[in-house]
Amino acid sequence: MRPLKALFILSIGLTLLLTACSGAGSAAPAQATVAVAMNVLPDPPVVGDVLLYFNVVDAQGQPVTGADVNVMAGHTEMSSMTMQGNATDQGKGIYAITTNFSMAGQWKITVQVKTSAIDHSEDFNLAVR
Ligand SMILES: [Cu+2]
Repeated sequence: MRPLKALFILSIGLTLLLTACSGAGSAAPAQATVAVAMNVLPDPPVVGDVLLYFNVVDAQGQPVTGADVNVMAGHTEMSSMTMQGNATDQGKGIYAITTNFSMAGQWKITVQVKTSAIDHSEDFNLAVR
């Protein structure tokens, strides 16, 4: 899929920052006015650089553009291993971020989508090999 390669290049350099044990507040998500789908490159994801990209659509299935999309990744076996960063708007409701997974295992990806009208958060499980 060639467009994805372009995405990968666009978003290179935007790397999730490794933070020690960040006490992330529990954001109570508003009602689900949007739907978020997560894709990864490479798929399946492996230790090292992985592009995460999210397709965000509203209740009518229209792309949500111009949102602030914050991404958190936590290694579920290790409570102190978390990363956080902002995905960049690629247009057409697609937001991308490159992250560096330092360890294989189960990771929980939490995506928070915010606009003036939307405050939606969604979790995804990701098995990194
Ligand atoms: Cu770990």
